Amino acid sequence: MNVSPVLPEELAKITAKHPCYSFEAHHQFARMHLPVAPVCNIGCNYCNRKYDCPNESRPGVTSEILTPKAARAKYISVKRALPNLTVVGIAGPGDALANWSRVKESVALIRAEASECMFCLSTNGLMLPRYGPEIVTLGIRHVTVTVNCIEPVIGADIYQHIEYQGKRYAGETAAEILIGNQMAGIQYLAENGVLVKINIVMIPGINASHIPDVVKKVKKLGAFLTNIMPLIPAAGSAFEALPRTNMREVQAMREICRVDIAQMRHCQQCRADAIGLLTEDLSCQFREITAELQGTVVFSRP
Ligand code: CLF
Ligand code: SF4
Repeated sequence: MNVSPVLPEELAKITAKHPCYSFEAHHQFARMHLPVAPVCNIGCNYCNRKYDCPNESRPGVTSEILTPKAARAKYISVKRALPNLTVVGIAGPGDALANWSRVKESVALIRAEASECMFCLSTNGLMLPRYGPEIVTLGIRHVTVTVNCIEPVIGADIYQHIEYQGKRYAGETAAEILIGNQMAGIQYLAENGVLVKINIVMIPGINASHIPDVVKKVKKLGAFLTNIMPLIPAAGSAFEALPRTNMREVQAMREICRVDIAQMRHCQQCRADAIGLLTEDLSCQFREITAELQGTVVFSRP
């Protein structure tokens, strides 16, 4: 059964070169992540902030942090070495929208060099109602939102707190605000021509049986694709003692959900500074470039 909507021609054409949104593209086209977003505005129980955002990245690997100018310089070097590079993604190590001015500046600087470059953001969605219009205006057509639940009572077991409009919230109140903003943001982006991918971290005993409801809801709001991912417990996180989700259970959940929405099955839970084909991370090879840019590059981690 084909549950994918027919895309406008230009969007279909660029998406065919996006290695995460298109299974076929992932053997051919490369992406690079720019680690320009060190800060996060929520606390997920599976996260240890010494590491990258596990909503999009494998926990346990730290990245360098780039300034927007250094990000531009690195993009130029990587594009020269990898002509098949089609996508620049911002996936942490914190949240893209909690570092919006740096993200926006990086996008503008790279756009000025390479107008054909496709940009992709990954976010927890808290700030989508605030920045959604700017994302659309900037012409970003691919955004990933991590949505682990649509019930605040479940969210209270997944999120410790959020920082929102200068206040800190916890428990069900925090989850309710976060979920409300995620839902509004997904709908807004989808209605304005953005292809929204939803990442869902499958946590047995906490949100696993609830995932089909999440999928149905985000589909209704206009999401394009869901990526159900296993929990990889990060050392030092509140969930560190939980077992890693069995991939057979993840596959079974994808089978249940594929009747509602297309399923991503080739996610590599990449690093926030990953470079290359999804299956062949070349980020180490390009660390020297970052080293050369030292001095202008490194922010201290929050
Ligand atoms: Fe990066 Fe994410 Fe964009 Fe892809 S990764 S911001 S959508 S360009 Fe891709 Fe990596 Fe999985 Fe992410 S394989 S972790 S889904
Ligand atoms: Fe960690 Fe990402 Fe959650 Fe922020 S959104 S707390 S970086 S997992």
